Amino acid sequence: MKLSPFYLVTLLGLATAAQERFSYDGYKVYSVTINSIQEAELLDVFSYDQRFDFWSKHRIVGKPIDVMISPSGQDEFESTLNYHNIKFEVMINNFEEKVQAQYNRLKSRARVDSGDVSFTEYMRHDEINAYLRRLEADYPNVVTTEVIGKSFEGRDLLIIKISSGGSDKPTIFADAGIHAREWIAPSTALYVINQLVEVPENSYLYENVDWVFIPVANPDGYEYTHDVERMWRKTRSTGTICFGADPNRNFGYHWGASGSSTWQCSDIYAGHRAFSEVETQALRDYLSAHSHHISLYVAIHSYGNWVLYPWSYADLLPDNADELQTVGMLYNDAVNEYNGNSYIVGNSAALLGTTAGCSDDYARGGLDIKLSYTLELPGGSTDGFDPPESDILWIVEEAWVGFKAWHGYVESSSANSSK
Ligand code: 0X9
Ligand code: ZN
Repeated sequence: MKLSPFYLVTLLGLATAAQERFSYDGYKVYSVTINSIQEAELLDVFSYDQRFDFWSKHRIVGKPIDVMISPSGQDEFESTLNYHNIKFEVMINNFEEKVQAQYNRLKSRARVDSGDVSFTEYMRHDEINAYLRRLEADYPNVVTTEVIGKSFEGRDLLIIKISSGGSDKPTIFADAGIHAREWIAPSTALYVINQLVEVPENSYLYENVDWVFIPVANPDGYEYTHDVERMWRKTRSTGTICFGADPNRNFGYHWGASGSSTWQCSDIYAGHRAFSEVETQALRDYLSAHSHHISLYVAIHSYGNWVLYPWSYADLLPDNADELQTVGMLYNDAVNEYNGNSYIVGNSAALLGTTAGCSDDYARGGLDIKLSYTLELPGGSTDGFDPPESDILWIVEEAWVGFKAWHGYVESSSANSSK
């Protein structure tokens, strides 16, 4: 079909309008050091207001809390903190400059060759799925992929299983990319997959243990952060006023309890009911069919160097909290020995405050998976939420060390039990 110049111009106009990027001009990122729990609670008050985007939120005295604030909220924030004598510094003066620089790098990068993987770039969703499918084609005895559903906008929710065969073996399951903007999480899942499948010496790691990953659990959001709004976090389902729900507040175990929002436009909107999002539904359905042999569940997020375990819906501990703490420490100890970095390991609600509706709570409480964690990877420091592309490799290599430590535990503890 031949289109008239008029139509071409109109179509081009529409395409550009749809792609117009959200501007963070004048947005500042503050780093606040709290001296008491009361100070952390005082900051919490701001988190119900859309102008304040908490990049990190916790209860640890002396550890910085980072918050991005739109121009209209900055005076109020600064004067409140000054009034209460809370120390802060401006970590990023104009976030738009960081975003611009990253988008320029993204625009000028070559596409990853179909079926390849990169740890010097953040890959697009189609590049990631092409890699997973190429692995399946090249390693048919080890790798299987499965579309477990479609995202709201129709993208494939692709999982990959790595197994030496047999059924119902103890399994390590990881979700990544539930939060759209946490680009380092899919990269981490991809690196663990890459090392397991493509490095022959690592084949012992899937001899007695299966591995299953969903590297991009929220692909609509992930793509949207590449094209339009860098700091988007939620899904992209249509609401009556705002788009999306926070998939990590949408899981059906004590859904809607403390630490999630009923306000559609909030970044921690729980959705209009548990599992309202097709992305969490697909995960629920896959997990409930396989939970009886999942030994360890990990939700990969960024940032802050945390290894967190349930509960997060309330300040309570599961009955195997001691084991969760010990196994969580294995991750930290392995990384610490490898490169000196450390993680804070502990109960999620105690360390971060409550956050009901997360996938790790659902895995532990809804599915009775005994070992269930949220891993918060290192962040980008003064570069913003996500590390620059040049930092991907050391972060994913670090995570690989931690994952191997977890594998060791799962393998040895499953030797005398079915789970
Ligand atoms: O708020 C969240 O969902 C997580 N932080 S993030 O910056 N990645 O968004 C924290 C989740 C803590 N809750 C559980 N461990 N369940
Ligand atoms: Zn997250």
